[in-house]
Amino acid sequence: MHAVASYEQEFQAQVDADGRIEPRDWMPDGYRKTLVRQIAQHAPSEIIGMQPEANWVTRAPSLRRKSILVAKVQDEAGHGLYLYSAAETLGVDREELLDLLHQGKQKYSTIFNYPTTSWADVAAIGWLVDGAAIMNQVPLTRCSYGPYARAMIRVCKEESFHQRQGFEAMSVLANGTPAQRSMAQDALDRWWWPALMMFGPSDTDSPNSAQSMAWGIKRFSNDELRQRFVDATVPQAEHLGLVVPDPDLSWDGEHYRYGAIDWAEFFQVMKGDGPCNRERIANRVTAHDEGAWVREAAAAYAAKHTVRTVGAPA
Ligand code: BYC
Repeated sequence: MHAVASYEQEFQAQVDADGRIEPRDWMPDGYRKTLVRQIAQHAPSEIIGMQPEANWVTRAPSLRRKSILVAKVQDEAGHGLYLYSAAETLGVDREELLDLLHQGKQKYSTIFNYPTTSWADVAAIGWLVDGAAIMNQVPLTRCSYGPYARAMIRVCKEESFHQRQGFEAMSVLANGTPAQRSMAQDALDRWWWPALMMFGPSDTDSPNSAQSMAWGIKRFSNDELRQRFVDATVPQAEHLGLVVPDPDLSWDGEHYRYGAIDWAEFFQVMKGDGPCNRERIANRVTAHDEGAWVREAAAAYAAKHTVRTVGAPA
């Protein structure tokens, strides 16, 4: 029989060799807990993330924009499904995770607690928020936990379409009338700093990063990914003729150095006290309650189907 120490060695060797850990493999308790913690934060980010953009579905400026937006918002629901399924492979109950969310006890990405006050915000979310998500999630396709890594492959393909449609919509506004241009700039002004906060606290204040990187869950630190995002996005803003709202932004020959992030704001929003936290949770609870009949119908169908299968002649 294996001693725990030898299981642990085999586990770490598998991780170090860039192999995948699968649901039935032995894994340290801490590894399982860390994955549950991260995926339990990621899954509701996707479904709460539907709300800011869904706010504009009825007011999209054209049928083309509306079809794109509806498809995008639906994609985010799908991402939530993949992630809740990945969490279930770790032995967590989906209902329990949703209960925590509805009670305001589950963290989800701070970015979705900011309001979408103009159509340009929808463009800015695609460009910046999906852009930041891609930067964060492409390395997660190589996460050591198989089900999470595989979910991320499909998510990233869809996020790539989301980012491009956002940049294209932003480009139309930035090259449009003076009023459209100023809407685009205003959206960039309001979404830039919250987008940088998506990557999480700076490395010196990130309690989970070191262990998550040793376990191959995270491949890069929060600050490394944030820097990559800034380096990729500043030239895009320049191409659009828009100004990044950071007076301290400068090029040092290798990277764009950015100014101080308002971490007090980040922690306030993370703790549930951002501009839209309460509204987002209230909407989610209403949607969940109104969807009860769908869950009941699905469960009844599944039960009937099971009885038929069991009772079918051999
Ligand atoms: N917001 O030690 P750290 C999308 C928490 S949706 C809130 O660095 P870790 C989209 C963190 O959970 C996809 N909380 O943690 C949808 C931890 O709390 P606990 C969005 C944050 O886990 C619709 C504490 O701070 N992306 O793309 O090593 C429309 C300490 O942090 C945040 C994801 O969900 C935050 N921003 O690293 C458009 C990414 N940052 O658990 C687009 C998945 C940190 O200790 N998650 N916290 O109480 C991750 O990659 C990692 O969890 C993080 C944090 C990089 C965010």
